[in-house]
Amino acid sequence: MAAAAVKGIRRGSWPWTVDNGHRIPNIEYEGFLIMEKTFIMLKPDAVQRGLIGEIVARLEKKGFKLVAAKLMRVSQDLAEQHYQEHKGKAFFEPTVAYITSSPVMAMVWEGKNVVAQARALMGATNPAQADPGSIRGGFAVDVSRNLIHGSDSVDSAAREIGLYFSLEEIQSYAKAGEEWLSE
Ligand code: IDP
Ligand code: MG
Repeated sequence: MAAAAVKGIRRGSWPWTVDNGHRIPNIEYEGFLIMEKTFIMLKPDAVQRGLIGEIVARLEKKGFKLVAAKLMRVSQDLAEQHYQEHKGKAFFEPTVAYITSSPVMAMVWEGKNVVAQARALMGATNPAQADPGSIRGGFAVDVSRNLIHGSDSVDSAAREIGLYFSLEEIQSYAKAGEEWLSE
């Protein structure tokens, strides 16, 4: 994927910037390799139900790299910005109330096609319809308590990473074994 093909993102001096002014290392220039990043949030029910380890283990075992993480309380303002695309829908306010009700684990994960592949690991939005082998399908029963958020596109990932993390909080490192993940 050519850098120029990533909508909304232009290359300045490192770090790359998003056109709306957020400074986000969503993609990184490593020679000719551009490694994708996604924003993953373990919602309050995942933290309360003791599922942090289980879910993080799945992302680790898949082969993705954790590059940022923090346990935090989401403010009303941040939750409204996060879910702005759903403003006006019936579930908007309940979802904001849910996300702000108790701590969440916010993370950035990196890897090949990590945006789409993390969504596949998560399963469908409604756990009742999610593949039983997925995170939502395996550990949740209702759409209003579906455990995990994952960016739905590279553009969303850039926006969401910028909402939750500063550049200094995102690590860049070589990880043991990553040379065995692809040719
Ligand atoms: P996604 O999280 O799979 O991307 P979206 O459609 O973007 O799903 O919805 C965002 C979040 O809003 C969901 O993960 C869920 O927490 C909540 N949500 C979506 N639809 C409903 C609903 O019909 N009832 C209650 N909550 C919902
Ligand atoms: Mg969504």
